[in-house]
Amino acid sequence: MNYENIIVEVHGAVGLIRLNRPKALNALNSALISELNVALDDFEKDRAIGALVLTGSEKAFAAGADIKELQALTYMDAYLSDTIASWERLSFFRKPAIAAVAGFALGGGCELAMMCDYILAAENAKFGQPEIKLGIMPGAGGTQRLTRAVGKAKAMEMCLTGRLMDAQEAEKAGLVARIVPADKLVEEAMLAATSIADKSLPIAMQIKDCINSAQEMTLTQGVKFERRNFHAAFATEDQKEGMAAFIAKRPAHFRDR
Ligand code: DAK
Repeated sequence: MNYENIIVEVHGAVGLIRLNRPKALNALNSALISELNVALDDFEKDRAIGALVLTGSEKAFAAGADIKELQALTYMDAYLSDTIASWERLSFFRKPAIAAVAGFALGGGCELAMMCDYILAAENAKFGQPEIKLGIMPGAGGTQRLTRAVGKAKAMEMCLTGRLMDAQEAEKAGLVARIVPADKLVEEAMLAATSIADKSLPIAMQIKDCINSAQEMTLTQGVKFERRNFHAAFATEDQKEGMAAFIAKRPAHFRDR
């Protein structure tokens, strides 16, 4: 497919998607979301891909949904087409996904970053849910994922006032895993993704599933779910290889089986 709003690259076993509407600070219009979803479908199907990095530009990961496109939306358009469904695709991408965020991650941009498994932030990253300033509210998980990430007080403050959070505050609050120098952001994210992709994909997928389930289940249910997945790890060839390699003092060669 010829992409116009994203740039798609493959580096070894890592898929890299760059949001690419520089004139609009990567504002997320429906064409971009459709292209993103096609790229996600392709990477999910591709057995050679073990992890994903999603990034934007140095100035903006994404400054939100495209306000110029949203302006004319009516309640009936939104309700009947259920546009939210296409936005959510990333949240059920099955392989590990890292958001590498520099600059603005606002509104839908912040929501997209939060749909990834974790966020690496450049020193200049700024996160926010400023929809209230436009007379709307977050519509792609902002009130839910942000609250789970940073707690009620900060989520309320950000969504009700539209205040932005810088990288330091976001790291302290638990929204981002790590801050890296801006000029090393994509490199660091690719290194992390490569390290994940070098390991066993089915095991990485199980870990992702279990951690995401921690948001949805009680502790008892979650621990039970983890235990079942732990048992299942012993049905893989990768468990045999990983443990044999440790004992033989050699690097493991996982085959994703
Ligand atoms: N949409 C469209 N264009 C945008 C944009 C956006 N969100 N953000 C920036 N741009 C455009 C600007 O209009 C400007 O274009 P030109 O005027 O040059 O043609 C260009 O990008 C550069 O922007 P600025 O000149 O404003 O740049 P500054 O550095 O001065 O300011 C800024 C950067 C990020 C602080 C500012 O641009 C800004 O406040 N942008 C809007 C941020 C925002 O309110 N974001 C939330 C949008 S609402 C949905 C799911 C989710 C959502 C909606 C629906 N469904 C499933 C249906 C989510 C909604 C949102 O995200």
